Amino acid sequence: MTDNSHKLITIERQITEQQGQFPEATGEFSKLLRDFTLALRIIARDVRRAGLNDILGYTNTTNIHGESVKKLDEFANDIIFRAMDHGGHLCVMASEESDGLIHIPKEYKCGRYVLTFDPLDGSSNIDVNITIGTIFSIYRRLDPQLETPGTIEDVLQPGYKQVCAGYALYGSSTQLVYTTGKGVDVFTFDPTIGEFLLSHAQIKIPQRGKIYSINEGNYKYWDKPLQEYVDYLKTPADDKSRPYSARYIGSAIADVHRTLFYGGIFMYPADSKSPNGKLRLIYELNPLAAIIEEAGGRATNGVDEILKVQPTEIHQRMPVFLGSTDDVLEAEQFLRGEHPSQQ
Ligand code: AHM
Ligand code: MG
Repeated sequence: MTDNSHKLITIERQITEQQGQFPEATGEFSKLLRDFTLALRIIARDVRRAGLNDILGYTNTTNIHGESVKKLDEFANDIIFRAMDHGGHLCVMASEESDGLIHIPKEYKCGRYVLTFDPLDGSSNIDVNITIGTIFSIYRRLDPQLETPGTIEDVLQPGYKQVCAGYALYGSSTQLVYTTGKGVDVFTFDPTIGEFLLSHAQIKIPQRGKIYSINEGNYKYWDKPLQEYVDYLKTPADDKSRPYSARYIGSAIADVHRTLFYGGIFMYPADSKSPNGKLRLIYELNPLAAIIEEAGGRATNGVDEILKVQPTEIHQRMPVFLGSTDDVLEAEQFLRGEHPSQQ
């Protein structure tokens, strides 16, 4: 807990105060986020009840990536749409669970912002009561003067253009981790009053950690340099800086959240089975990279910074290495074959 612990600050107050720092602010962005946190509150409520409702189990449909979709994913996707379609703030949306762009219905005004989201990340963990979450990004539309529907170009913006990014984590408590480019704040949901309260202000990721997180079942599919890096992390060092501990939940959102607090490295690399990795640039990597970098860490695809990559299609996948700066730089050194232990 930081020295803010004596102050009670809700997410809405924080957003309003941050907006007040911009003379040109119209308050529209605050209203957009208020609508979005309503969706998060509803999803959190239903995630909490998941074991009680007849909501668990697979539907008979698959999403556009060919994966089985669970009912709770569809529910979360629908709730976000219904909370966000009519506010007049958005011109277009895109979701990991929807094929193509999600347009604003004709009867509603189109606004200045673009919303992209993964409604429920880690959905293979729903049935076993393990942390899942909602990941999101907000961009300004390319031409803010327009009042016409948003286009594919409005969605395909590089991550450094996000005006806001974050995630809600449905874990032992519900937390909203959020940045508008002024550091990272964490709000914890108090279900008794229905509010997100500031619990960790301006958090920073450790410069180096001692945990690595990767699906090591794919080891045989990896390139040699990546195998060498992970072998190195497991090799005891005289100064006790290694071996690292292995942690892998299989919800990117949970693995990244742990990395944010404890440091270390989270990886979903390319391999011979998945040449572009698994995670999606727009729905998962850009928002997670924004959080990690705002907290002082580093997020790359092994070569380029995630936030500088120009997306080419909305469901694009990309390898990722993110976490403590020193760990990610060291991983990149291995991938280039330049680490001293490889000479
Ligand atoms: P999802 O968005 O359909 O839940 O899939 C993404 C998830 C990530 O949360 C996680 O990092 C990854 O899939 C785990 O994949 P794997 O089982 O290949 O390790
Ligand atoms: Mg996901």
